[in-house]
Amino acid sequence: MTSANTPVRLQAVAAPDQPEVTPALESLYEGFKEELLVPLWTEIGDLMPPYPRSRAVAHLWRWDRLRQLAAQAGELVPVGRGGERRAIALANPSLGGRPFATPTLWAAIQYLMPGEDAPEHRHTQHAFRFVVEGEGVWTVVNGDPVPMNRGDFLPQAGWNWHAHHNATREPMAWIDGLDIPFQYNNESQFFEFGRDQIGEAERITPERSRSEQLWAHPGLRPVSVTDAGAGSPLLAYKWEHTDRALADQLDLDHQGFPGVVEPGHAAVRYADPMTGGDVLPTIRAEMHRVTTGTQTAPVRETGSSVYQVFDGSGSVTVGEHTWSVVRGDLFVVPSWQPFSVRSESGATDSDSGALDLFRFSDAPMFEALRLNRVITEGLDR
Ligand code: 1HN
Repeated sequence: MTSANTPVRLQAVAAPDQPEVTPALESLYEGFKEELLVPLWTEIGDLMPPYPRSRAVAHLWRWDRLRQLAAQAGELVPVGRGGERRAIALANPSLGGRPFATPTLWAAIQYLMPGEDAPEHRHTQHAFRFVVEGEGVWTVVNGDPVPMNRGDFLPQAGWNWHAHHNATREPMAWIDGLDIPFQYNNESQFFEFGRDQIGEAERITPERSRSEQLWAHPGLRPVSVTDAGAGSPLLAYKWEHTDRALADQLDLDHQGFPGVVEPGHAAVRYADPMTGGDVLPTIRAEMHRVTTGTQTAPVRETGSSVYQVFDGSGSVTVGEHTWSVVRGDLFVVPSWQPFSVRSESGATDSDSGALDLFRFSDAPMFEALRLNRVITEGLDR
């Protein structure tokens, strides 16, 4: 690539059948440069690669260290209007130091101290929270207090008011996923401050939110609602449901009936109860359970994912990297890099006796644009 202040170097033109370098050709390239023009034939290899070459790289962040740093931030840095959230984002090492886990996805650890409030606001970015440990925080969405506990998944579609409160005597950490890099690059973001304080009526800790009373009944939707808006109207997917769905898939697998992704590998997708589609317009979320000793087949997909180990231990392979992982660890799978998992969980390090992996990805965008491709390599394990 030629930048504005480097001299034109014609010998760098890699396209075949290029003419001999003459003063006339040099002057042509000088003209291009002066007028801020770039000929396709010098760039095509980068612009149109034969298969996706992600700008992001595979990377692993250890939960122990993230939680330690988030706890330090809890002691040193207040949360309030302006900064809005004590959220500390994963910065992919090849995305220029920006708080971008992948070219489309933001992932952060958020930390709230006992009694603390994160103020109300709304934004066009679609978001979710996932809780790997702790309890006692609730998030207030459009005035509906939604409790957050270990294993719960809470989608937060864009432009809904939301605030968080920690009602306990313990700090609490969770992860946030948003489509910030996508909206940042596509210049579609709006943001508004809400009330500085949530109302007293919203400071109760209900066992279930109003949204769950309306929407959290399998296969049943309220007749009264005909348009629930963009994104799932169900604001919390409780762990007990996810856990049972995975256990039931594996039970069927044991009995020899179909239902799992592959032997020893159960998975569910969080779905919008109104549409059956993804929970958010831009983000897909799933939970995978891989039984001890199972090695999954390597999969390559367009689009990027972020995983968090919810429970158990094992090793994950992303492209050239293989890492041993334990509860809470987060890692990125860039576009088109082969990904596979081996569960090494023992009964002592996991409630289910398996490796449970939470995953979120930008798949809905790729599917909407028909850019989704997936291949599974060598199904013999
Ligand atoms: C946000 O509103 C939350 O509501 C978390 O918890 C992370 C990152 C950037 C911008 C807004 C939240 C965020 C965020």
